[in-house]
Amino acid sequence: MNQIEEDELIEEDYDEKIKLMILGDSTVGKSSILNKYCKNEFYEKYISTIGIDFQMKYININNKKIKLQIWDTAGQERYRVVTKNYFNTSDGFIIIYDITNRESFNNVTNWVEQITTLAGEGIKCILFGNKSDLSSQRQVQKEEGKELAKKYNFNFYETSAKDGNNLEEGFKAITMSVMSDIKSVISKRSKSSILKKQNNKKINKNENKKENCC
Ligand SMILES: Nc1nc2c(ncn2[C@@H]2O[C@H](COP(=O)(O)OP(=O)(O)OP(=O)(O)O)[C@@H](O)[C@H]2O)c(=O)[nH]1
Ligand SMILES: [Mg+2]
Repeated sequence: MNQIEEDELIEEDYDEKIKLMILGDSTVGKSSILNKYCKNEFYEKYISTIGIDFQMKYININNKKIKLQIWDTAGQERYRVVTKNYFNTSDGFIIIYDITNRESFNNVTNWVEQITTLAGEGIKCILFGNKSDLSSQRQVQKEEGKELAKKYNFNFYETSAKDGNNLEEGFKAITMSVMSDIKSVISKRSKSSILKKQNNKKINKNENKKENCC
């Protein structure tokens, strides 16, 4: 099978492809949420993410097969330069704080500002207050999470990567929210593919010039 046939088969495998990016302070549970949602796995041991990584998940919404490409970012400050480069290719964002860590909640505002600066205004986001299974150690009340989400016009869920609380619901909500705006997603994609083609043309032109030179 040649590459074009292979690409066509992959293309037929789903109706829409949506890129989501998970953001939030270190240790709020970004990787754990992704592992639980995509593989139904949970690890107590903390292994910090280095840079950026992604996992895939297929879901059905309104009889459409959606391929979710979900990017997991490192919360640690020193990796931010790497992760920033991926912001403007995302269709939607999941911002996570830890309900047992007030600072991570206070920093949600900074994450929203970063998204607005790097990905533009009006991009679809959702807020998760994670570690709902640790309710006895709670530092942030559910109402506070709801209020903050309301201020930005985001959906809000308290989640748990440990017992899976609200993960299906939360990912479905952000996917539907992105899909309601799918026309702008498609036009954004075509714009970037036109730009890529233009860049490839430029590179080819320059290579031709080099060949003709000297
Ligand atoms: N009880 C409980 N523990 C959780 C939950 N989510 C994550 N954890 C734990 O919290 C720690 C940090 O989780 P990670 O998923 O690695 O955090 P992260 O946000 O990816 O951290 P960075 O990669 O450094 O940005 C780990 O020890 C997890 O086991 C949860 O919902 N409940
Ligand atoms: Mg991580």
